[in-house]
Amino acid sequence: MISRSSSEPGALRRPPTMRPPRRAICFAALLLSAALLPAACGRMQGSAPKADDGCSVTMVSEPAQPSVGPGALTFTLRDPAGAPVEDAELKVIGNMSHAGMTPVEGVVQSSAGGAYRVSMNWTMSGDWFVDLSFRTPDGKEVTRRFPIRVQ
Ligand SMILES: [Cu+2]
Repeated sequence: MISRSSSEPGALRRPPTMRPPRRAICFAALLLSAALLPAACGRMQGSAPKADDGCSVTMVSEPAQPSVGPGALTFTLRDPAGAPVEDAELKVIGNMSHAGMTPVEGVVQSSAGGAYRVSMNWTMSGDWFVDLSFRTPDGKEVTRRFPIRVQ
């Protein structure tokens, strides 16, 4: 036989009492990573159903799970044919689902290729609605509402 026995002298240097805590730490780390996994992997992207304007609008949050404080949202606007719409005027307002909050206005930072990046200052954790309104260069108004949860 070639298998080595763990009872072989010198094979087990670590005292047996050291093992359970180490295993417990590993288990805790495993649990923690499992708990963090959905937040880390989940891209919080919403795609609003097409309205009668025929355009498609998506929203991506940065970070994926926003928390209280500064954050950013990127919206894309595509026309009914699927082409990106550039140079639209964009207005973004964040509201919470409960009454009595001051709305938060987004500030458009940049736009390129039909993607509009907007900075937000999330003032409270909880459920928000982001209302946006595009005015396209040809005068069309495109409005959408996206829900988003702030931690
Ligand atoms: Cu609130």
